[in-house]
Amino acid sequence: MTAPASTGHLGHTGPLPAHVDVLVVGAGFAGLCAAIKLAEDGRDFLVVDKGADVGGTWRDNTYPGAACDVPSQLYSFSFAPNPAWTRSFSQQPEIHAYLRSVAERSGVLDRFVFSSTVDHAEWDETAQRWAVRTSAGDLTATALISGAGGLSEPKLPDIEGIDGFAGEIFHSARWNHDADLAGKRIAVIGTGASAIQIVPELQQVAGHLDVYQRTAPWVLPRHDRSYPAVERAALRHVPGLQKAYRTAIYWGRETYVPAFTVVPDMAYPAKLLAQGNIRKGIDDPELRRKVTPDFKIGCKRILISNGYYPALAADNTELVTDGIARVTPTGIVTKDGTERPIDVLVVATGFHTTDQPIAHHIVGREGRTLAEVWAETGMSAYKGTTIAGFPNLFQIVGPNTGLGHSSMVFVIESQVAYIRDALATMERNGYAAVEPRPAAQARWNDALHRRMSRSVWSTGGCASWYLDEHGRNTTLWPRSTFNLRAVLRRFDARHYKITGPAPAVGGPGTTPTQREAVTA
Ligand code: N01
Repeated sequence: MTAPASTGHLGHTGPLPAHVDVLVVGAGFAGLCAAIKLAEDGRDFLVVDKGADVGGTWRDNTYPGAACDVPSQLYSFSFAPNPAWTRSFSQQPEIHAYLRSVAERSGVLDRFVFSSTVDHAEWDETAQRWAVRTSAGDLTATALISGAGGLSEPKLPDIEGIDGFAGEIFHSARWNHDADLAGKRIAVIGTGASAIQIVPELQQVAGHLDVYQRTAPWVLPRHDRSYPAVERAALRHVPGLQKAYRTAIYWGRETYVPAFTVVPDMAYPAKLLAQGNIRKGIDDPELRRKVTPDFKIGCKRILISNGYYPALAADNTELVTDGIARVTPTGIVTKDGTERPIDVLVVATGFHTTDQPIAHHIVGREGRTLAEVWAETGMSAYKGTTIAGFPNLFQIVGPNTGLGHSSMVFVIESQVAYIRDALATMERNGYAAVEPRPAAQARWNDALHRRMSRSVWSTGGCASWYLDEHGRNTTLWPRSTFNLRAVLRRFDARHYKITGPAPAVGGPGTTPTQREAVTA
């Protein structure tokens, strides 16, 4: 288990300019895609990221076993195919290297302000622009694009005594590569997508491993394979072959959509496969019972692994299903009073998905933060991208754009196309600001949540991070991805409040005219 290599990227050097046309937050798949396309359009932009490198989630999640559960032929930019993938489901180092290589080849890295945070962005109604405070300096921006992501801020469990644990403790997304794990007594809290990748790796090095499960996940076999040299050569040299792989994977995955969104019982064959995976990996009937979920498959994210069940069945592993009562300086006490001593505690408890941290730093036209607005309404947007009251703010991977079955890169590219068209429309027509009409946003969300009510995420009998504290699914897209791409194909100005040209910079602070859009 080695630490990730450090970056050689320089990024933007020198002080920030006083103004940019577009400021992008985040240098993951979303921010990088936006940057490349903004550069193609000849726009003036900067990207700010808290990390020292591109990659976002794929930079931060360096835990042993980290890999993607969408094949990389699809989980990659359509405009930057990579014939060099070494296996069907790529591992984190390879995905991160891909993102670095795309960033380097695109020539946009000098627009990236690394190791810097966006601390405050406030809409200035008079100047019709965002006034932004970053740790690298202040600047204004005509448009703000957030690609801050939903899986960026680790969520730590609120367990009594956890702060007083005296051994090594770290979150899955902040892996401590210096921790000595060999032969140690290790506990993992959580059995989500991260944990099931970590557990087989830890089981091989730990003296003893305790896995604390609150809810058993459904786990399908992982049909992963490395590409032999001849296949890689074909992918590189046979025209259209890589595109054919991508297309086949894309449409194969779209066939899952009805089972998630309309008729959950259609997923019965997947349930049989998952039950077979349990039988294959575990002999002990009691352990089999403990790992068998009691909710419909698909309700929580479906996981894929061949190694997870065998790791749970190994002699040095215990699956603990009694709830955690508290953590002591030297171990974990479950509700039945048993204390299990440990040296290392790995917290694989997920991320702040429905209460995105970036929302606390963005202040809209009425002086309220996005977090305050969403605290009342739940996370919501128009087409997952724009938000009433927040002019010229565009969110990539915004509310209800997440997927349980396919590639988020497809969604990101669809949203970036919409944003580019919005910026081009603004430029062509001399608009200073665009903001979705509240009625349009409300109609969009009403229709979306009507559809959502039939989905397995709402009816499948589970609690998941897809749902907010009110039980509303504010994260997932409840239709096919080609449908999402279609609705994002063109910027639909008629559903927006349009504000006329901005006053000249430094000119008198006139109130801009509100040009009523064609329809509400
Ligand atoms: O986080 P999670 P994750 N006490 O929120 C448990 C993506 N991803 O980091 O189910 C005890 O899914 C919680 O239990 P429960 C992917 O989109 C992708 O694993 O709530 N347990 C659950 O088991 C994924 O969905 C990949 O009852 C507690 C776990 O912690 C998303 O990231 C790989 C607890 C959290 O699971 C997040 O995955 C990794 C507590 N207080 C991640 N609090 C791939 O592409 C939480 N839990 C493969």
